[in-house]
Amino acid sequence: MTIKTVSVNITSPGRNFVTLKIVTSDGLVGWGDATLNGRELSVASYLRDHLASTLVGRDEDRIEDTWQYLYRGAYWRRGPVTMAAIAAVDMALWDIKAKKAGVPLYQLLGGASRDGIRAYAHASGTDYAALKDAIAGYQEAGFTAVRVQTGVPGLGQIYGVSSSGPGARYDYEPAKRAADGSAATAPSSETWDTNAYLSHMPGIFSRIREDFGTDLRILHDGHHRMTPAEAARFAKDIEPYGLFWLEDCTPGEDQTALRLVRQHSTTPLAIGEVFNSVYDYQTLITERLIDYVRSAVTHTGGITAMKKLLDFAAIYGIKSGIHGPTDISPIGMAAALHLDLAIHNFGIQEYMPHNKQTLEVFRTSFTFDKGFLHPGETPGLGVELDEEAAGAFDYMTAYLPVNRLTDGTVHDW
Ligand code: GCO
Ligand code: MG
Repeated sequence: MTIKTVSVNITSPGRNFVTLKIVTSDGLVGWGDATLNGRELSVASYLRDHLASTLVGRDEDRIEDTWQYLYRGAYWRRGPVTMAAIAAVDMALWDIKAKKAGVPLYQLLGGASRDGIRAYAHASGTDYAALKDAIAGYQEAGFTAVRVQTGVPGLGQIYGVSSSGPGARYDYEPAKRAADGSAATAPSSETWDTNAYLSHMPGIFSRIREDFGTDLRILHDGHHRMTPAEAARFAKDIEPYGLFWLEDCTPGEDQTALRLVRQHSTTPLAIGEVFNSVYDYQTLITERLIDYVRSAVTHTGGITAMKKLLDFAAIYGIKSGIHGPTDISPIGMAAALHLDLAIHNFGIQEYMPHNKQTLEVFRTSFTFDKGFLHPGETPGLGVELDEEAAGAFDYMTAYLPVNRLTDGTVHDW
């Protein structure tokens, strides 16, 4: 059997998704997620204009060889666009291989290492009362772990906080269309003040511990906005509240920044959602500067590359915390779940459920029950794109925001 056709689907059931479809000469279909939030069309073009014709006629069973062919063969390596395109091909080929074997993908990755995958939810609120409501809602829904983000007095809309008010749960989305729902022409702007944030946040964690006790796993995302010294101070200040992790406390690309944070605090650190290669982690892993690897399967070269990255991390006692916001499609999410179930060094899985329209377009077989996810027993990845349903939702430009300090200087967001 060989690869017969390679095509790209772009759909927007509330948000944009790019999906790769590979069909073999025997009619087997494999799906891959190629969604890169706010830059979707660049990956679609990479796949359509540069990869599709090179894949036709190749043996679909040769997954490692195809990965190396695309990575080394392009000469230009790494970067989110290239690695998301390679990831989509890789996922589709694993999907086909597992369908051919008649087993869910996790069986080909070594079989299940656990019964369920502990998931964390996104709780947010513009003030503590709204945040408390959101946390309680997630606990009721069965979650044992929540990421908490809240507004900072004096600042308006900031990263990670739903603007829909109390009770808002599943609707946080950083990529914005225009206010009337049409295509965006430019990113929106947010305002940031690290000093206000550093003064406000420790008190929030203290109140969460008072209200919810010590069993709840609490996570928090700094979204790259602190300097190494600020992050070290913050990680030390919040130590008494025993966070599960502090994510992206400093800008991701500066690996050695985490040395200072590590020297001052035992707060566990997670980083990597903007990384796309094992080399982005080389210093972080070998110097044990992190506790959790945050890469998305979709942005880091797919299942083949993620398995190697997580095995490398395992040698240093570092665990997984695979990226799973709504900008990862259900196909990318399923790829994460099969890995989560199979690897030994699983840590936790981010889970932001997709909206109803998205789940009508992508037919999933993964499940969530009492705080734990499972990829299901359907052969392959267990997700199929309904192309007819997808056709009802045209691509709509949406941009991630730009962040500025109170004096107008552009800052990390
Ligand atoms: C997370 C992330 C996301 C990103 C988003 C950008 O921890 O889930 O920080 O919310 O901001 O994936 O597209
Ligand atoms: Mg994050």
